[in-house]
Amino acid sequence: MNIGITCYPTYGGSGIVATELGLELATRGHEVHFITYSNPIRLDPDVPRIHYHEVEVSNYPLFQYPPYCLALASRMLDVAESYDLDLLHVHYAIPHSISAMLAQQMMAPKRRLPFITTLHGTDITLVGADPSYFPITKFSIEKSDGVTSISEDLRKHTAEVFGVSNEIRVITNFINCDLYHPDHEKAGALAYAPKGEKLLIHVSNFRPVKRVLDCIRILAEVRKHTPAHLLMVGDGPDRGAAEHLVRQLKLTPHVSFLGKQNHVERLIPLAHVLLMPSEMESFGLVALEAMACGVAPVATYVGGVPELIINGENGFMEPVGDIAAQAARATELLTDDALHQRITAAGRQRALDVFCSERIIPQYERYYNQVLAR
Ligand code: GMT
Repeated sequence: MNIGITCYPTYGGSGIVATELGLELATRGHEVHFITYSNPIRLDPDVPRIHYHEVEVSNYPLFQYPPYCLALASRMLDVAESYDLDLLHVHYAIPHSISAMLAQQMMAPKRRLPFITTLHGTDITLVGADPSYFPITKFSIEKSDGVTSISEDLRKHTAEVFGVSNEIRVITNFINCDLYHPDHEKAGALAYAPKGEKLLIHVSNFRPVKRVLDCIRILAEVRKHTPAHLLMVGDGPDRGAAEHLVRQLKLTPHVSFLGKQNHVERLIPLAHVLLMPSEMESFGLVALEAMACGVAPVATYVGGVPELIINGENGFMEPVGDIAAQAARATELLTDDALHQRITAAGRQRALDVFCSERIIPQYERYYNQVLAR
Protein backbone atom coordinates (compact mmCIF):
# COMPACT_ATOMS: atom_id res chain seq x y z
CA MET A 1 0.00 0.00 0.00
CA ASN A 2 1.01 3.64 -0.44
CA ILE A 3 0.15 5.38 2.80
CA GLY A 4 0.32 9.07 3.70
CA ILE A 5 0.82 9.79 7.42
CA THR A 6 0.39 13.16 9.07
CA CYS A 7 1.12 13.89 12.72
CA TYR A 8 2.63 16.49 15.01
CA PRO A 9 6.32 15.87 14.39
CA THR A 10 7.48 17.29 17.71
CA TYR A 11 7.73 15.56 21.09
CA GLY A 12 4.45 14.01 22.14
CA GLY A 13 2.82 10.63 22.24
CA SER A 14 0.71 11.00 19.12
CA GLY A 15 3.70 11.91 16.94
CA ILE A 16 5.72 9.06 18.41
CA VAL A 17 2.97 6.52 17.74
CA ALA A 18 2.50 7.81 14.17
CA THR A 19 6.23 7.67 13.52
CA GLU A 20 6.67 4.18 14.95
CA LEU A 21 3.62 3.03 12.97
CA GLY A 22 5.12 4.39 9.74
CA LEU A 23 8.45 2.69 10.43
CA GLU A 24 6.75 -0.63 11.18
CA LEU A 25 4.58 -0.40 8.05
CA ALA A 26 7.64 0.34 5.92
CA THR A 27 9.39 -2.70 7.40
CA ARG A 28 6.38 -4.75 6.34
CA GLY A 29 6.75 -3.58 2.74
CA HIS A 30 4.44 -0.55 2.51
CA GLU A 31 5.54 2.76 1.03
CA VAL A 32 5.04 5.34 3.77
CA HIS A 33 4.94 9.07 3.08
CA PHE A 34 5.15 11.41 6.07
CA ILE A 35 3.51 14.76 5.31
CA THR A 36 4.43 17.09 8.18
CA TYR A 37 5.93 20.50 8.87
CA SER A 38 9.23 19.06 10.05
CA ASN A 39 10.95 15.71 10.22
CA PRO A 40 9.23 13.65 12.96
CA ILE A 41 11.57 13.39 15.91
CA ARG A 42 11.98 9.61 15.93
CA LEU A 43 11.88 9.16 12.15
CA ASP A 44 14.92 7.54 10.58
CA PRO A 45 14.75 8.75 6.97
CA ASP A 46 17.32 6.12 5.95
CA VAL A 47 14.81 3.32 6.43
CA PRO A 48 13.80 1.95 3.01
CA ARG A 49 10.30 2.90 1.85
CA ILE A 50 10.10 5.88 4.22
CA HIS A 51 9.57 9.23 2.50
CA TYR A 52 9.29 12.66 4.03
CA HIS A 53 7.42 15.59 2.46
CA GLU A 54 7.69 18.91 4.22
CA VAL A 55 4.71 21.22 4.45
CA GLU A 56 5.88 24.77 3.87
CA VAL A 57 3.65 27.49 5.19
CA SER A 58 4.44 30.70 3.37
CA ASN A 59 3.70 33.79 5.34
CA TYR A 60 2.22 37.05 4.14
CA PRO A 61 1.94 40.26 6.20
CA LEU A 62 -1.84 40.03 6.01
CA PHE A 63 -1.84 36.71 7.85
CA GLN A 64 -1.74 37.11 11.59
CA TYR A 65 -2.13 33.32 11.67
CA PRO A 66 -0.54 31.55 8.66
CA PRO A 67 -3.09 28.97 7.40
CA TYR A 68 -1.16 25.76 8.07
CA CYS A 69 -4.28 23.65 7.67
CA LEU A 70 -4.64 24.78 4.04
CA ALA A 71 -0.95 24.39 3.20
CA LEU A 72 -1.16 20.87 4.63
CA ALA A 73 -4.25 20.05 2.53
CA SER A 74 -2.48 21.23 -0.64
CA ARG A 75 0.62 19.19 0.19
CA MET A 76 -1.51 16.11 0.95
CA LEU A 77 -3.15 16.39 -2.47
CA ASP A 78 0.18 16.93 -4.17
CA VAL A 79 1.76 13.86 -2.50
CA ALA A 80 -1.35 11.74 -3.06
CA GLU A 81 -1.26 12.53 -6.79
CA SER A 82 2.48 12.21 -7.24
CA TYR A 83 2.88 8.96 -5.30
CA ASP A 84 -0.52 7.42 -5.94
CA LEU A 85 -1.44 7.24 -2.25
CA ASP A 86 -4.11 4.71 -1.37
CA LEU A 87 -5.12 6.53 1.78
CA LEU A 88 -4.21 9.23 4.26
CA HIS A 89 -3.83 8.36 7.94
CA VAL A 90 -3.83 11.38 10.21
CA HIS A 91 -2.94 11.37 13.89
CA TYR A 92 -4.59 13.91 16.20
CA ALA A 93 -7.90 15.18 14.91
CA ILE A 94 -7.17 18.91 14.85
CA PRO A 95 -6.47 20.19 12.24
CA HIS A 96 -5.13 17.14 10.40
CA SER A 97 -8.44 15.47 9.62
CA ILE A 98 -9.88 18.70 8.24
CA SER A 99 -6.87 19.06 5.93
CA ALA A 100 -7.30 15.42 4.85
CA MET A 101 -10.98 16.04 4.15
CA LEU A 102 -10.07 19.02 1.95
CA ALA A 103 -7.44 16.98 0.09
CA GLN A 104 -10.04 14.26 -0.41
CA GLN A 105 -12.54 16.75 -1.84
CA MET A 106 -9.95 18.24 -4.18
CA MET A 107 -9.07 14.73 -5.38
CA ALA A 108 -12.72 13.67 -5.76
CA PRO A 109 -13.12 14.56 -9.47
CA LYS A 110 -10.27 12.15 -10.26
CA ARG A 111 -10.59 9.34 -7.73
CA ARG A 112 -11.40 8.31 -4.18
CA LEU A 113 -8.87 9.18 -1.46
CA PRO A 114 -10.07 7.83 1.89
CA PHE A 115 -8.69 9.15 5.17
CA ILE A 116 -8.45 7.62 8.61
CA THR A 117 -8.24 9.67 11.79
CA THR A 118 -6.59 8.29 14.91
CA LEU A 119 -7.69 9.97 18.13
CA HIS A 120 -4.97 10.19 20.77
CA GLY A 121 -6.47 11.91 23.76
CA THR A 122 -5.99 15.61 24.24
CA ASP A 123 -7.38 16.19 20.73
CA ILE A 124 -10.67 14.98 22.24
CA THR A 125 -10.48 15.54 25.99
CA LEU A 126 -8.89 19.01 26.02
CA VAL A 127 -8.58 20.72 22.64
CA GLY A 128 -11.63 19.16 20.99
CA ALA A 129 -13.81 19.79 24.02
CA ASP A 130 -12.96 23.51 23.97
CA PRO A 131 -16.03 25.35 22.61
CA SER A 132 -13.95 27.00 19.86
CA TYR A 133 -13.00 23.60 18.41
CA PHE A 134 -15.92 21.38 19.45
CA PRO A 135 -18.04 21.62 16.27
CA ILE A 136 -15.07 21.20 13.91
CA THR A 137 -13.77 18.21 15.88
CA LYS A 138 -17.17 16.51 15.75
CA PHE A 139 -17.43 17.28 12.03
CA SER A 140 -13.94 15.93 11.33
CA ILE A 141 -14.74 12.65 13.09
CA GLU A 142 -18.01 12.29 11.22
CA LYS A 143 -16.37 12.98 7.86
CA SER A 144 -13.49 10.53 8.36
CA ASP A 145 -13.70 7.30 6.36
CA GLY A 146 -12.33 5.49 9.38
CA VAL A 147 -11.71 6.50 12.99
CA THR A 148 -9.49 4.70 15.46
CA SER A 149 -8.91 5.36 19.13
CA ILE A 150 -5.87 4.35 21.16
CA SER A 151 -7.98 3.04 24.06
CA GLU A 152 -11.48 1.89 24.86
CA ASP A 153 -11.79 4.71 27.38
CA LEU A 154 -11.11 7.33 24.70
CA ARG A 155 -13.55 5.61 22.34
CA LYS A 156 -16.31 5.76 24.94
CA HIS A 157 -15.49 9.34 25.86
CA THR A 158 -15.57 10.43 22.20
CA ALA A 159 -18.91 8.73 21.55
CA GLU A 160 -20.45 10.24 24.69
CA VAL A 161 -19.08 13.78 24.48
CA PHE A 162 -19.36 14.27 20.71
CA GLY A 163 -22.41 12.11 20.13
CA VAL A 164 -20.89 10.76 16.92
CA SER A 165 -22.50 7.69 15.44
CA ASN A 166 -19.65 6.38 13.26
CA GLU A 167 -17.83 3.28 14.40
CA ILE A 168 -14.64 4.05 16.29
CA ARG A 169 -12.22 1.14 16.14
CA VAL A 170 -9.98 0.67 19.17
CA ILE A 171 -6.41 -0.08 18.13
CA THR A 172 -4.22 0.38 21.15
CA ASN A 173 -0.78 1.91 21.24
CA PHE A 174 2.12 -0.46 20.78
CA ILE A 175 5.82 -0.80 21.37
CA ASN A 176 8.81 -2.26 19.59
CA CYS A 177 9.71 -4.86 22.21
CA ASP A 178 13.17 -5.41 20.70
CA LEU A 179 14.09 -1.75 20.97
CA TYR A 180 12.54 -1.26 24.41
CA HIS A 181 14.01 -3.96 26.64
CA PRO A 182 15.26 -4.28 30.22
CA ASP A 183 18.81 -3.45 31.27
CA HIS A 184 19.34 -5.59 34.36
CA GLU A 185 22.82 -4.19 35.06
CA LYS A 186 21.68 -0.54 35.01
CA ALA A 187 25.36 0.44 34.93
CA GLY A 188 24.55 3.74 33.17
CA ALA A 189 22.58 4.85 36.23
CA LEU A 190 25.87 5.65 37.99
CA ALA A 191 26.28 8.68 35.73
CA TYR A 192 23.28 10.25 37.48
CA ALA A 193 23.47 8.65 40.90
CA PRO A 194 27.16 7.96 41.64
CA LYS A 195 26.42 6.78 45.18
CA GLY A 196 24.31 3.97 43.77
CA GLU A 197 20.92 5.52 44.65
CA LYS A 198 18.05 3.98 42.72
CA LEU A 199 16.55 6.04 39.92
CA LEU A 200 13.01 7.29 39.48
CA ILE A 201 12.20 8.62 36.03
CA HIS A 202 9.52 10.89 34.58
CA VAL A 203 9.13 11.47 30.83
CA SER A 204 6.63 13.93 29.41
CA ASN A 205 5.98 17.20 27.65
CA PHE A 206 5.74 18.99 31.04
CA ARG A 207 2.23 20.27 30.33
CA PRO A 208 -0.13 20.90 33.27
CA VAL A 209 -2.02 17.66 32.53
CA LYS A 210 1.17 15.73 33.42
CA ARG A 211 1.38 17.18 36.99
CA VAL A 212 5.18 17.27 36.91
CA LEU A 213 5.34 18.99 40.30
CA ASP A 214 3.88 15.85 41.84
CA CYS A 215 7.03 13.99 40.75
CA ILE A 216 9.20 16.35 42.79
CA ARG A 217 6.94 16.00 45.83
CA ILE A 218 6.91 12.22 45.47
CA LEU A 219 10.73 12.21 45.40
CA ALA A 220 10.81 14.30 48.59
CA GLU A 221 8.60 11.72 50.32
CA VAL A 222 10.52 8.73 48.97
CA ARG A 223 13.83 10.17 50.15
CA LYS A 224 12.52 10.18 53.74
CA HIS A 225 12.75 6.38 53.54
CA THR A 226 15.43 5.49 50.99
CA PRO A 227 18.06 7.22 48.83
CA ALA A 228 16.74 7.99 45.35
CA HIS A 229 17.51 10.22 42.38
CA LEU A 230 14.92 11.52 39.91
CA LEU A 231 15.48 11.89 36.16
CA MET A 232 13.14 14.45 34.61
CA VAL A 233 13.08 13.90 30.85
CA GLY A 234 11.34 16.32 28.51
CA ASP A 235 10.51 19.97 28.46
CA GLY A 236 7.45 22.20 28.41
CA PRO A 237 5.52 24.89 30.22
CA ASP A 238 5.89 23.49 33.75
CA ARG A 239 9.63 22.88 33.69
CA GLY A 240 10.44 26.23 35.30
CA ALA A 241 8.00 25.62 38.16
CA ALA A 242 9.42 22.12 38.65
CA GLU A 243 12.99 23.45 38.83
CA HIS A 244 11.85 26.10 41.31
CA LEU A 245 10.19 23.50 43.51
CA VAL A 246 13.35 21.37 43.45
CA ARG A 247 15.34 24.33 44.79
CA GLN A 248 12.66 25.15 47.38
CA LEU A 249 12.64 21.58 48.71
CA LYS A 250 16.47 21.51 48.66
CA LEU A 251 16.49 18.56 46.29
CA THR A 252 18.88 20.02 43.70
CA PRO A 253 21.56 17.27 44.01
CA HIS A 254 18.87 14.60 43.71
CA VAL A 255 17.14 15.65 40.48
CA SER A 256 18.53 15.77 36.92
CA PHE A 257 16.58 17.70 34.30
CA LEU A 258 17.68 16.15 31.02
CA GLY A 259 15.44 18.11 28.63
CA LYS A 260 14.13 16.61 25.41
CA GLN A 261 15.80 13.32 24.56
CA ASN A 262 15.63 11.43 21.29
CA HIS A 263 16.52 8.02 22.69
CA VAL A 264 14.36 7.42 25.74
CA GLU A 265 14.81 3.69 25.14
CA ARG A 266 18.36 4.17 26.44
CA LEU A 267 17.34 6.15 29.53
CA ILE A 268 14.18 4.44 30.76
CA PRO A 269 15.84 1.03 31.42
CA LEU A 270 18.29 2.71 33.83
CA ALA A 271 15.46 3.48 36.26
CA HIS A 272 13.67 1.29 38.78
CA VAL A 273 10.39 3.17 38.80
CA LEU A 274 8.54 5.39 36.33
CA LEU A 275 6.38 8.17 37.77
CA MET A 276 3.31 9.09 35.71
CA PRO A 277 1.16 11.20 38.05
CA SER A 278 -1.01 12.61 35.20
CA GLU A 279 -4.37 14.27 35.63
CA MET A 280 -5.43 12.42 32.48
CA GLU A 281 -3.94 9.84 30.11
CA SER A 282 -5.97 8.30 27.34
CA PHE A 283 -3.38 5.56 27.14
CA GLY A 284 -0.07 6.54 28.77
CA LEU A 285 2.48 5.43 26.18
CA VAL A 286 5.41 6.08 28.48
CA ALA A 287 4.06 3.59 31.01
CA LEU A 288 4.09 0.95 28.27
CA GLU A 289 7.64 1.96 27.33
CA ALA A 290 8.62 1.55 30.98
CA MET A 291 6.95 -1.85 31.32
CA ALA A 292 8.70 -3.12 28.19
CA CYS A 293 11.99 -1.91 29.71
CA GLY A 294 11.46 -3.72 33.01
CA VAL A 295 10.69 -0.50 34.90
CA ALA A 296 7.74 -0.46 37.31
CA PRO A 297 5.12 2.25 36.62
CA VAL A 298 3.55 4.17 39.49
CA ALA A 299 0.69 5.96 37.77
CA THR A 300 -2.71 7.47 38.37
CA TYR A 301 -6.03 5.72 37.97
CA VAL A 302 -7.24 7.74 34.98
CA GLY A 303 -8.52 7.37 31.41
CA GLY A 304 -7.08 4.41 29.55
CA VAL A 305 -4.32 3.60 32.05
CA PRO A 306 -6.27 0.70 33.64
CA GLU A 307 -6.39 -0.91 30.18
CA LEU A 308 -2.61 -1.12 30.34
CA ILE A 309 -1.66 -1.51 34.00
CA ILE A 310 -3.18 -4.26 36.11
CA ASN A 311 -2.95 -2.73 39.55
CA GLY A 312 -0.62 -4.60 41.88
CA GLU A 313 0.29 -7.11 39.19
CA ASN A 314 2.46 -5.21 36.72
CA GLY A 315 2.40 -1.67 38.15
CA PHE A 316 0.48 0.55 40.50
CA MET A 317 -2.24 3.17 40.09
CA GLU A 318 -3.25 5.65 42.78
CA PRO A 319 -5.63 8.61 42.82
CA VAL A 320 -4.60 11.83 41.06
CA GLY A 321 -2.77 14.16 43.43
CA ASP A 322 -2.37 11.55 46.18
CA ILE A 323 1.34 12.15 46.72
CA ALA A 324 1.50 10.02 49.85
CA ALA A 325 0.04 6.96 48.13
CA GLN A 326 2.21 7.29 45.02
CA ALA A 327 5.32 7.88 47.14
CA ALA A 328 4.49 4.83 49.28
CA ARG A 329 4.25 2.64 46.17
CA ALA A 330 7.53 3.99 44.79
CA THR A 331 9.23 3.43 48.16
CA GLU A 332 7.97 -0.16 48.33
CA LEU A 333 9.32 -0.82 44.86
CA LEU A 334 12.72 0.69 45.66
CA THR A 335 13.11 -1.17 48.94
CA ASP A 336 11.55 -4.57 48.26
CA ASP A 337 13.59 -6.34 45.58
CA ALA A 338 11.23 -9.32 45.36
CA LEU A 339 8.25 -7.03 44.76
CA HIS A 340 10.19 -5.05 42.14
CA GLN A 341 11.24 -8.24 40.39
CA ARG A 342 7.66 -9.59 40.35
CA ILE A 343 6.08 -6.37 39.07
CA THR A 344 8.68 -5.68 36.38
CA ALA A 345 8.71 -9.26 35.06
CA ALA A 346 4.92 -9.13 34.77
CA GLY A 347 5.12 -5.71 33.09
CA ARG A 348 7.55 -6.92 30.44
CA GLN A 349 5.36 -9.98 29.90
CA ARG A 350 2.24 -7.83 29.46
CA ALA A 351 4.03 -5.69 26.87
CA LEU A 352 5.12 -8.84 25.02
CA ASP A 353 1.72 -10.53 25.23
CA VAL A 354 -0.54 -7.64 24.27
CA PHE A 355 1.22 -4.50 23.04
CA CYS A 356 4.17 -5.55 20.87
CA SER A 357 4.14 -4.08 17.37
CA GLU A 358 3.77 -7.54 15.80
CA ARG A 359 0.37 -7.80 17.49
CA ILE A 360 -0.92 -4.32 16.74
CA ILE A 361 0.37 -3.36 13.27
CA PRO A 362 -1.65 -6.11 11.52
CA GLN A 363 -4.77 -4.58 13.11
CA TYR A 364 -4.00 -1.31 11.31
CA GLU A 365 -3.36 -3.17 8.04
CA ARG A 366 -6.69 -4.99 8.31
CA TYR A 367 -8.46 -1.73 9.09
CA TYR A 368 -6.85 0.00 6.08
CA ASN A 369 -8.08 -2.82 3.85
CA GLN A 370 -11.59 -2.59 5.27
CA VAL A 371 -11.73 1.16 4.70
CA LEU A 372 -10.37 0.77 1.16
CA ALA A 373 -12.91 -1.93 0.38
CA ARG A 374 -15.90 0.17 1.47
O1 GMT B 1 0.12 13.54 26.56
C1 GMT B 1 0.17 14.52 25.81
O2 GMT B 1 -0.08 15.64 26.19
C2 GMT B 1 0.57 14.32 24.39
C3 GMT B 1 -0.48 13.59 23.66
C4 GMT B 1 -0.19 13.59 22.20
O3 GMT B 1 -1.14 13.43 21.47
O4 GMT B 1 0.91 13.80 21.72
O5 GMT B 1 -0.60 12.27 24.23
C5 GMT B 1 -1.79 11.55 24.04
O6 GMT B 1 -1.46 10.56 23.08
C6 GMT B 1 -0.58 9.53 23.53
C7 GMT B 1 -0.28 8.60 22.37
O7 GMT B 1 -1.42 7.98 21.89
C8 GMT B 1 -1.20 8.80 24.73
O8 GMT B 1 -0.33 7.78 25.16
C9 GMT B 1 -1.42 9.81 25.85
O9 GMT B 1 -2.05 9.16 26.93
C10 GMT B 1 -2.29 10.96 25.36
N1 GMT B 1 -2.29 12.00 26.39
C11 GMT B 1 -3.37 12.30 27.12
O10 GMT B 1 -4.43 11.73 27.00
C12 GMT B 1 -3.17 13.38 28.12
